[in-house]
Amino acid sequence: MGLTVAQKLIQSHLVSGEMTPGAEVGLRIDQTLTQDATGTMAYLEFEAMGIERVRTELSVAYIDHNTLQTGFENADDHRFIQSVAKKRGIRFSRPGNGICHQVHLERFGKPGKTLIGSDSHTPTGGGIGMLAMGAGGLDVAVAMGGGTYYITMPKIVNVRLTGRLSPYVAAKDVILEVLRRMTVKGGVGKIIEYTGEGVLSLSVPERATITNMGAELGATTSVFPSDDVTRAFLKAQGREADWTPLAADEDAVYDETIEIDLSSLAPMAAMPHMPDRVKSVTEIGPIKVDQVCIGSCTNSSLLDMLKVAAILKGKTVAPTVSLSIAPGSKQVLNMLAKDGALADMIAAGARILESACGPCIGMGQSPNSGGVSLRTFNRNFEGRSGTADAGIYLVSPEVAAYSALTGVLSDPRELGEPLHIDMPETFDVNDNMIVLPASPEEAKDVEILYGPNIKPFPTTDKLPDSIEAKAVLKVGDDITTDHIMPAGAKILPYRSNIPYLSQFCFGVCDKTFPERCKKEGKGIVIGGANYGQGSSREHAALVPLYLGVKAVITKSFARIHCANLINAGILPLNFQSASDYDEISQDDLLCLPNVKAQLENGEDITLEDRTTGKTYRLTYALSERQKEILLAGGLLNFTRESL
Ligand code: MIC
Ligand code: SF4
Repeated sequence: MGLTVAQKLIQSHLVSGEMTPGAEVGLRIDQTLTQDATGTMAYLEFEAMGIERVRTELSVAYIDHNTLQTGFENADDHRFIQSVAKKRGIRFSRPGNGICHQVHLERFGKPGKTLIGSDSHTPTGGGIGMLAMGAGGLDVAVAMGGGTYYITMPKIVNVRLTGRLSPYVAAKDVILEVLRRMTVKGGVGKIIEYTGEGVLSLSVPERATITNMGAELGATTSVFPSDDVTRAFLKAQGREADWTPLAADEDAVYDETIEIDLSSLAPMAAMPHMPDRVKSVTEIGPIKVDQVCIGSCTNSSLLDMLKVAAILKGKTVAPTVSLSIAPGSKQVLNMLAKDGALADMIAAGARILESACGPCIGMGQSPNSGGVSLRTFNRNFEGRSGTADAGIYLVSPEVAAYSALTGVLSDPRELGEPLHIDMPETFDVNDNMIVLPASPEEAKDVEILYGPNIKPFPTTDKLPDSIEAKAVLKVGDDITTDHIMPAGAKILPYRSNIPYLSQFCFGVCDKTFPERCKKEGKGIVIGGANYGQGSSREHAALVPLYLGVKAVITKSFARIHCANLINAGILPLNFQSASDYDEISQDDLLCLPNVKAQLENGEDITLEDRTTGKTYRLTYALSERQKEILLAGGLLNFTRESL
């Protein structure tokens, strides 16, 4: 039987396990990336493992999230990461060089390779035929040390593209359409593979927009084949030698197929507060817009920016709109400057931001109260923008730029005359903002620089025989890591300071949670379906751990967050039915008697609600390895024990 692209990538990196959907497979990881908001913790963990040099083919540390420096914290963390990178054999992408996924695609990604990154949008690399996955910082640290990365063997979904996009309809509309059909839960346990003749008409940046936002489906990753389009992109980056072809076999078998006729798509928007609340721009209608933000790892390529500049050229941003633009990398910004397109943006009234995540992670540009903000980003979760009651709409660069001019949500097809923008034959290559590591000899003398903001991470104990604790919090479906551990300009600088971060835990749902949980000394969290979707931030597990959370019981979990809970030694358990979830109330006293023995024996876990007197059976989807990690009290303990 033939193989799909994803299966070929997995097979060529398989270290353990069988490629049967649902089974655990161990993969050899060729490349890793980190960013600064998760990187500080990842490198602290790497240091705790006591390994001299990374054992990957390539590891890169990017600085792109915490670039607002309103105090010493971020700058100190950057200095720490830079010193670890130098000592341990990691390339360091300096602040200003761009967003990790954009730069990685331009300068380092290679078809046929595996990549894990401590950021959920690492699947961007799938745009050039990589198996690129988001992971928790500790998993990335283990991979840097040469360790295996484990995933549940996914089902493979074939998204068959036919036709061509019409003028002013964008790659963003393709992924919004996939989100509309599959929802934010629809990709869990799956890899989304794009096939069909429509693929050929999509450039690498367009493919990368689609694989990037595939993270919002909850998918393990998304992938495109590596073809002549990929080759031309790599050639233009001066990296043709990095190209290898990669295609699905003729007789490849997919678990599911979705057909999308590109020519049938229209400009769309994801409405507040979920990336799958998708409607066409005309259906939503001309709502008044207060702010437009263009950029983020989803839509900040040169191609996107040139389109935006062409739409803005010679016009003025509507007087009631604030337009900000953050080109994705130094390469993009530089080329825009040389081309004159940057001048067109500035002349139209755009506020040019540095090449970084910026407003996407709430680092500035929070909208006005009750404001409407159109963003070319990938997430519009409640509160993420920094303004609790703002409404964020996710749109293509074309919709964003045109609406910035009209002041209302507008369909760019009204512009008529199509844009003619081609990919450049050559990109402006200058890697002077990538600092190379010291040689193994020199590295011995490199000192790692810890700032005062770096606090030790919480330690864990072995799993006790039984657990008794209150249901300290009960939440509904689709809880994101932005609910559990919010980010934004005020909080992000403390990513290496778990005690400080803990004051904000679950702030979006219940501001009293940290106090209550601390007072109890321990607790169990009750969640709905798709609990922990969104970011890869392991802080969404480490902070609850610090506050005393012992177990999280839900209808279902998102992949990366579930792995992070296990790594932190917090039990991820599942209700057998939605009615069991309904019956349990916040503040009930819960007990998991004999949890250790039941887990060891592979039995269902007994849950007693001591408040109502009822008993339930809980299930779990844990491999033997994951059970051992939980019994040991987390991955660091487990790794120490196995050494
Ligand atoms: C995000 O988009 O939510 C982030 C910020 O990039 C996160 C990582 C983080 O929380 O640091 C992600 O997507 O993993
Ligand atoms: Fe940065 Fe936003 Fe991309 Fe996350 S989604 S990596 S915050 S640009």
